[in-house]
Amino acid sequence: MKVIHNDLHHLHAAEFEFFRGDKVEAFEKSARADFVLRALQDVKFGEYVERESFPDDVITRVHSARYLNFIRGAHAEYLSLGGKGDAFPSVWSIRGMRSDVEPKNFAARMGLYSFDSGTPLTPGAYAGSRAGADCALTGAKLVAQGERSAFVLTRPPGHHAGSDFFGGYCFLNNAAIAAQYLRDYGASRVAILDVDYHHGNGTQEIFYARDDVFFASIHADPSTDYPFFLGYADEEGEGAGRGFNLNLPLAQGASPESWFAALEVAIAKTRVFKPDALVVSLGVDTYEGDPISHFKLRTREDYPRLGEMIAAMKVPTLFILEGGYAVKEIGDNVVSTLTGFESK
Ligand code: OKP
Ligand code: ZN
Repeated sequence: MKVIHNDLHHLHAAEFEFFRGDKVEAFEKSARADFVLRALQDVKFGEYVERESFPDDVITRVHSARYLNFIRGAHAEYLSLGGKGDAFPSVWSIRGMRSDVEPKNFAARMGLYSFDSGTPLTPGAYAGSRAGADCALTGAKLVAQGERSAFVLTRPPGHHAGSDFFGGYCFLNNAAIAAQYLRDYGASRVAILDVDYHHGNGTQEIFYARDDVFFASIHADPSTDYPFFLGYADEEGEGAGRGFNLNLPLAQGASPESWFAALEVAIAKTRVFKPDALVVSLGVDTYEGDPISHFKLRTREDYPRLGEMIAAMKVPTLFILEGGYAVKEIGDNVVSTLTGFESK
């Protein structure tokens, strides 16, 4: 399998995040990608392909130009105002307020383009994320040119980032950018399978009204888990996109058995869609030992099976790393999935 590693991911390194009044070490840290790289190398998995640079107009197929411009310059603007360290939003446009006009004030624009205070905007957030998007595009290009599969080893993750907002540790939606590239370069129908513990609200938002990109997600019930305000089973798509969005929420503590039952449903519906290409938002925070999540998948028993079931669809597949916060085990969980895929 071709592997594209984001060599610039470490440019994004949050100093801390907030948790119940404390500043705690950020869960989404550089070591995550380093451990995945190490685990791949330990078993000599994959052939490495260098990141290619793509122009901004490929990104703005998914993200608004005004959002991209904002995050590109946001941290420098924060510093110029006397800001210190990582930047956090503090005010948002809630129901009944306006989001169509872009305010001049920096704090107001931070709020306009975000949905939580849990995503530190670091000095390198844009550079690290933009390189990650290039890695996703490099992988998408390989798949568009006929590769059976590729794996994008990147961070920060992407699936919570929407067309014009960041949040959930995400700035650029790698899976959506890759899916759109596949649509623009040959695939008539693209499916996105999101197996991260958290609902991919950004990906859902981006493709919600479209019938050419099918989005299926297995995740924790939004009534108890982040991102809370999207991801319910009755969200089926709108307009032409009705029927092309599938949410399969599960309760905290759901057994591997019930998780795989949901995966069977997602795969069956994906097959009916007959995609020309598949993008997998591969979060391994479904792992039993994940520090911020509550599913129970096991390294040796479950992740290989996930890979095998994806392979059985026989669709050219691009895996993109999303979450997974059990840093010591993240590499084994990813390798187990990918070797499961390759074994079929
Ligand atoms: C990103 B991805 C933990 C707060 C968690 C956001 C979770 C984002 C997960 N104290 N807040 O989907 O893995
Ligand atoms: Zn997650």
